[in-house]
Amino acid sequence: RLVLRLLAARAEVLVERAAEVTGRPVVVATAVVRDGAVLAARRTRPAELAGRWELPGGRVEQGEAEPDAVVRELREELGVDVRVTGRLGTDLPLADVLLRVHTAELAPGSPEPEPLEHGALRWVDAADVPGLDWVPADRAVAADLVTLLRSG
Ligand code: 523
Repeated sequence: RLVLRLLAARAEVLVERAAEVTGRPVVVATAVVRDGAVLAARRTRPAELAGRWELPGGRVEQGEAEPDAVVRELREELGVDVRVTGRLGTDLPLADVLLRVHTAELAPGSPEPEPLEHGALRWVDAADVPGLDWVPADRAVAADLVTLLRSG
């Protein structure tokens, strides 16, 4: 199991390097966790993703650090201040980008999240994560999300 874990960690590093080398843009997605629940947001675009739930985020800008992109995107989309706390799961290759999931918490004194660019928001606990209609890429981290939420 240790060997497997080491191999998985190595593979993750290689995927990250490949992304840097090929210059594939990174899209950050964010698991904002509070009281054992994660914040899910309902997309309104494009048509094939509309109505399905995602971890909020967006494209990292040229020269921007990923945690800064997380803070910026969540301020724009939800009106909140977050603190980035870590990473979740492995990078997920999408059509022309790489989706990387970060974890975060609301900063003390942050406003409550509002759906400024989404159709709806919802706090989802571990029991409800598997049944939610996630966009395909986010579905891939659902098991990791459940583990994260159950770990307290
Ligand atoms: N995803 C995705 N899951 C997820 C996010 C934040 C994004 O599958 N949690 C996909 C959806 C789009 C691409 O990543 O194919 C870009 O996300 P988007 O549209 O939320 O980010 P923007 O608005 O910063 O980027 P553009 O739409 O490319 O302008």
